[in-house]
Amino acid sequence: MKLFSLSILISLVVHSTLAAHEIKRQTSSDSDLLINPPGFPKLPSATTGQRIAPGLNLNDIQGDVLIGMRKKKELFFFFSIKDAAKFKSKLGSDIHSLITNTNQILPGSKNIPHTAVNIAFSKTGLDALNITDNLQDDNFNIGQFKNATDLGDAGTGNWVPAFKGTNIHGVFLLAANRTQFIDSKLADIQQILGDSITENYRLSGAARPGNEEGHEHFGYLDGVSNPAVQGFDDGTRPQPPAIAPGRFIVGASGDTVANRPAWATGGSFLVFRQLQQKVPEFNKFVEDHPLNVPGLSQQENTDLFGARLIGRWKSGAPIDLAPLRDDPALGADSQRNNNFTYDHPEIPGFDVKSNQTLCPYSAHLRKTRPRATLGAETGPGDDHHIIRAGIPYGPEVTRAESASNKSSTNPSLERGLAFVAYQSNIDTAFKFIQHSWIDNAQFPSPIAGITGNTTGVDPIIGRNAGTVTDAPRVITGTDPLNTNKSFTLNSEFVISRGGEYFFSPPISALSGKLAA
Ligand code: N7H
Repeated sequence: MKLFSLSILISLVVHSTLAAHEIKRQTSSDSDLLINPPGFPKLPSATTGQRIAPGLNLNDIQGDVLIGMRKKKELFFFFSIKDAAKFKSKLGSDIHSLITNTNQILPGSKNIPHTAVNIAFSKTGLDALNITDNLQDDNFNIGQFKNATDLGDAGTGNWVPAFKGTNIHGVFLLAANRTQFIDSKLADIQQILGDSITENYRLSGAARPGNEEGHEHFGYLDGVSNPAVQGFDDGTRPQPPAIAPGRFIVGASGDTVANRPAWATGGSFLVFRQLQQKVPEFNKFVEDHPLNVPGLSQQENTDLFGARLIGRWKSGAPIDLAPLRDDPALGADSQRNNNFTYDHPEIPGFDVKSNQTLCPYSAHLRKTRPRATLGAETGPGDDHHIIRAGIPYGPEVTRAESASNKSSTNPSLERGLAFVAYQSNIDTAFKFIQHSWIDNAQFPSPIAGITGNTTGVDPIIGRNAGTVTDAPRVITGTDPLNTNKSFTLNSEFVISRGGEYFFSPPISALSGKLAA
């Protein structure tokens, strides 16, 4: 195994020394709501429909659901309903028409608002509106607070107080390229709704500045591998295969959950998590663990260690295709940067069930979507897919934090990911990925028939269930020269600050069922 790994690596060193191309960032107009960094998949253009699959009504699906991690600035405004009758009446008369649909924000739309507005409701929010239909999602029905242990959180001691319990009834998502636009739209909404709601909490997110746009706070391009959706994407992305729209949109083709109310068709469940990132601590951990691959400099060996924890380089290039050095041209090429499955029939003797030389089984990317590691991805039962639509929050790392390798305890310097995932079934999508893959040290090795040492939990966001914060975590696969070698992570780099489960209704329901 060792010799085999080394020969693959040596041949790869040669290929990866090609000079990186200069990557040009596209400039965007001041009125664009969305970022478009190099490497992000192309969005389909606003359309009247020929290419759109049955059940995918882009004028009825809220704008955030299918587009992925692309907002410039975004505010999450969490609220409770205090006067249901007034709220319903304003929802139907005024709020409904402020909600942005998918077609409105796609490229080519003539109708892009300055501020996109979406709305979603928790179960207790629907209860407050006297909507008693069962949406057939048990996790949504009980709320995220009761799910904390199942999601691997170390209790709820670190949770933002507003998320403790079931008091949050809904959330407005407001996106624009300037905070002034968001503030002014929020003021309009508050004026319309008056005392029918109260604020529970708000969180502001923003794409990171300059060349870090599109990169999360650890520095890696994020959002590159959101799944292509059948009938929505233009079908030009080569791999992995496009996923049935019903995995994300209630009532669309591929939604296997029965007995949902008709008005919910076109909706999607929104999982919100505030995930704090300890960036200086992560950077220090990576710096302290350079690998030892011959032919690479110390810095390259350090960067390789970081990339093998994630599964991508900072540029977005997947290590499965660029296993030794970052390849910015690959990272910037949306036709190539997602075109891999972890299987390599072109390498003689390569076995996806035992060879993790190119990408460790423990890498965040592979833990959260193992692709061909488990076999074909589009068969029955393959419903573990989410569309990630989050945004970084909090400021850049300060000099003092960098110098001390420690995150400040000043709350205004907290940073992380305002994580948003859309799906049609929380149990088989977000919760399954978090519980059965990320936090499962046995996944994929050995339970998926994979040989070698036990994989360990996800090094970025995984926790051993039931343990206290910073309990040691052991991972394997990270050293390509000896994939059985283990690494112990004595601290956590991502801390859950809690969240809630919501349903993002189709826009028609806002003036129909929910307003009635
Ligand atoms: Fe992850 N990161 O910077 O390490 N994620 N993630 N994630 N994540 C991905 O390929 C990150 C989180 C998924 O299709 C990339 O688009 C961070 C949760 C999935 O091959 C990077 C946090 C869950 C994928 C990160 C975080 C997931 C993915 C590569 C928290 C689900 C796609 C960019 C602070 C429960 C896998 C890309 C695929 C990719 C990071 C959270 C899931 C860089 C920092 C909670 C499915």
